[in-house]
Amino acid sequence: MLIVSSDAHRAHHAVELDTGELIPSWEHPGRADAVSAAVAGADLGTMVGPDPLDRSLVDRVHDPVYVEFLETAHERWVAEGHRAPGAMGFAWPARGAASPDRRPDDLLGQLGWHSFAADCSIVAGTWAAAADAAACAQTAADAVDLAAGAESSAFALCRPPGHHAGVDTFGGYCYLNNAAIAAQRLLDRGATRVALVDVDFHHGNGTQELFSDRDDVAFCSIHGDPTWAFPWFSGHAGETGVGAGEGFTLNLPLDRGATLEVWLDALGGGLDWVRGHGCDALVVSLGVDTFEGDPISEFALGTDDFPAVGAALAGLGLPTVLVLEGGYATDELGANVAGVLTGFATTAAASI
Ligand code: SP5
Ligand code: ZN
Repeated sequence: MLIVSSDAHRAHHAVELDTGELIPSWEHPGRADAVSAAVAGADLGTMVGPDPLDRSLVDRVHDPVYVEFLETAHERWVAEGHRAPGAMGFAWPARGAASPDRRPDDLLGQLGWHSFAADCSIVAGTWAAAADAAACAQTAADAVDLAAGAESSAFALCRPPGHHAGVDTFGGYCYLNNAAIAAQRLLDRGATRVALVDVDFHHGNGTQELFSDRDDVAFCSIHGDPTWAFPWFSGHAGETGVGAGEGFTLNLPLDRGATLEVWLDALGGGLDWVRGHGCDALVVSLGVDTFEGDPISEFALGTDDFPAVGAALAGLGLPTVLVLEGGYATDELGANVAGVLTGFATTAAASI
């Protein structure tokens, strides 16, 4: 398994509004360093840096106006003389707004227009980190052999994560949707339909938005039920896709405290659904905030459980790009991610 990572993430440490308090984000540089050390120690494969980012790929996944906004927002923030380190939204076009579709001209208005949550801000190093994370996903997608099975796989060690980022919105610690960029790259390389399975504790609302009206990506997410879990406004079972994409979205919301048994049962159903959709490649949004010790999430998987997650995913037998998403229990994060990857690689090798 090729491992793709970058050091650019270190200059990105945002602030977040957590229950009314502005704190250094739970999504911090130590996360990627912990994953990198554990993956290197697990001897999973060669570690490389990303190829240069294909901006046209990013501009086809996201609105180019949004991409340019991300690239320039911090410079504009500084030029306007704001002293706070992070630029963040504080007014949003919510239900009832008279002109919800009219993009404001100034930065403070655009920060709300282009975001959906105040757990996420733009600091000096954000764009460089987000662009390199996207490049890691692109590079991983280029590395897999579309004529092979699960023995051809790559891991994109992305930071910041991506699955909450939508067509033109950041939030949930995400700016560019790395998994969606990997999926689009696989389609561009000749895949006819890509399965995108999101195992992060949180619903992949950005990924769903990006692909909900398309039939070339089958999106399945297992997550905390939005009646009580972030991002609250998407991820219900009744959301199944729209138009040509109807039937190509599957949401599997679970109750608080889901154990491996409950969680794997849901994943098994999701993977059976994927098997019925004729996919020739797999992208995994790999969050391990399903861990029992995660400080901001409410499932109950143990460190010893994660290899079974990887093994189940490898059971699809598809060339696979695994993309890092969430996981905030930093002490166990490396072992949990390496556990998934090891379980995946072991099962994939046994099936050749
Ligand atoms: C990629 C990813 O996993 N993003 C998750 C973003 C969640 N941010 C909001 C978390 C709100 C929960 N607050 C927990 C309070 C603990 N003091
Ligand atoms: Zn998450």
